[in-house]
Amino acid sequence: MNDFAKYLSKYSKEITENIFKIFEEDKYNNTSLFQAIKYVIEVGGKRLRPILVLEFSKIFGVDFLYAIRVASSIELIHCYSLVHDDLPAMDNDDLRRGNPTCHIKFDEATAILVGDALQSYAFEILSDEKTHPDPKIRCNLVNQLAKSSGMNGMVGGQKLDLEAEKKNLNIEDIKKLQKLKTGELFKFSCISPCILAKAKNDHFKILEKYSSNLGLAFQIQDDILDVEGSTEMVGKKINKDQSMGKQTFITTFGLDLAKKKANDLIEEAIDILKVFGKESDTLIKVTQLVVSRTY
Ligand code: GRG
Repeated sequence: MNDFAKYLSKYSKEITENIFKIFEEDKYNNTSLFQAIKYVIEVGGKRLRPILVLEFSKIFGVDFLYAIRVASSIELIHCYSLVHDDLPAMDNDDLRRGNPTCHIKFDEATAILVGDALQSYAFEILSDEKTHPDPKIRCNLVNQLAKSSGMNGMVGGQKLDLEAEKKNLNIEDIKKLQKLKTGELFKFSCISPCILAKAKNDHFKILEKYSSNLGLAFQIQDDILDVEGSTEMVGKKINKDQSMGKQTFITTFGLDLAKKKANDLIEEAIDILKVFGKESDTLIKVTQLVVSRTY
């Protein structure tokens, strides 16, 4: 592991500890449902979305105590989406993050409820005074997360994805689907620090563009790993897109051009970050990681 990978692994462990601190404060700790939630959070993940919230919050001078709650809320939404995506009615996966999926470890009903509870808890965190004393800011955060995760965001994208198996999608359809399914949670991760800091409109626009590039490049890399990776490497079943006849960036462009497109998007995203000077050094490395990651 290189120094930056070690740094990220420490960072993601700190985020996990902080998520559990919030659970403890709210005294959610001794039900069988909580045991299943704990399992889902403990198996880890890159914690990329919370890292984006925390790093942009540093740039905008947001208090860590506020930022970590927003960072936790987006990770909980992401975890809920993975638990539901793995269910037999959706992607039907047995393995996630190198471990049995929630419905395999527990059962389907528990996995549905884990997802439901994680989703509500994310909004409970955001609407709590501890997230920010200004109710307008809290309301904006709730509103933005609802939009990003709901029917015109991630859930809408997931529906398009489920329908994609039976359809012939063109590149614009694929981009739209991925923008909703994957891009919207990245958008929330990047603009929520602007909401917390009451940043000017220009900053919102810059970060929306950055997150759009990041989300697309992230998805292309996901498609690449589905073709080039191994189950041991990525911690989940691979070659799924092809076996389900899904159209992806790779079926459209071919592997080499897809890689080039992902790299171009990342270079452009890094250029956008330069406006923040030295303070964006960690973010630049995180951005590069999106296309160099092997899991
Ligand atoms: C069920 C409403 C609902 C939505 C599901 C997230 C999602 C939408 C589907 C997962 C399928 C998938 C492979 C999406 C591609 C992008 C993605 C979200 C990958 C997983 O995110 P990572 O790599 O995961 O950040 P870790 O485990 O590191 O947190």
